Amino acid sequence: MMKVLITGFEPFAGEAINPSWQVASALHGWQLDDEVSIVSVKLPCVFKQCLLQLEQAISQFKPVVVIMLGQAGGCAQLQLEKIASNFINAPYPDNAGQQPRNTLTASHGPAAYFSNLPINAMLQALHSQQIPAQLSLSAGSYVCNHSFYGLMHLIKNQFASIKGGFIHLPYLPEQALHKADTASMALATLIDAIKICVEVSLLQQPDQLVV
Ligand code: PCA
Repeated sequence: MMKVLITGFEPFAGEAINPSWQVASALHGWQLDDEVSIVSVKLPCVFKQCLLQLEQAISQFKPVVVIMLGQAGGCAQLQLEKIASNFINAPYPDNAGQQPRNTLTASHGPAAYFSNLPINAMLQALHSQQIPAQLSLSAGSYVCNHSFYGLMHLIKNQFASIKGGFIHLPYLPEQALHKADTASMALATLIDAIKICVEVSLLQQPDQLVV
């Protein structure tokens, strides 16, 4: 059985939940057909450990597609991340109290990698189902961008057949309840959205650059 790996993060920055893990865990074990099923893994919101656990999950499950999810509190739409940058500048400490500033994820890596998920086709499919989603050109400079860059670095150097990338999610409604004027999206909508992204990722080729 081929595997699609979905990762989510544990809660951070004082939140009780993280939509990324709520969505990923809901999809764990989902079987798309006779050939493909989803395995979900929770990553710590800790710079060093998240990459070690990601690499371990990839080695163990040998997925054909990896979709990493993270929370982007305050955004109103799913953010389909195009660019993983080799730059870390944590605005606050991670869950282990580390706060790397002005540094790199990979000291000998390129400045950035593109996602190799079929982002354009994913956006089209989401919009056709009336799910708000947009292309994002920065995944930030905190743990999510670090893990996204780490994934693309692994794909480039060790697992060339994997299609992988990152999607940031809005808060869930219960997180936005007591924050003024803050966007959120229902869990059921987010789950539907990631199912669509998985299906499109399996069917479509990565976005082609026009050169
Ligand atoms: N979001 C954070 C880290 C974990 C998460 O879910 C980020 O955007 O970097």
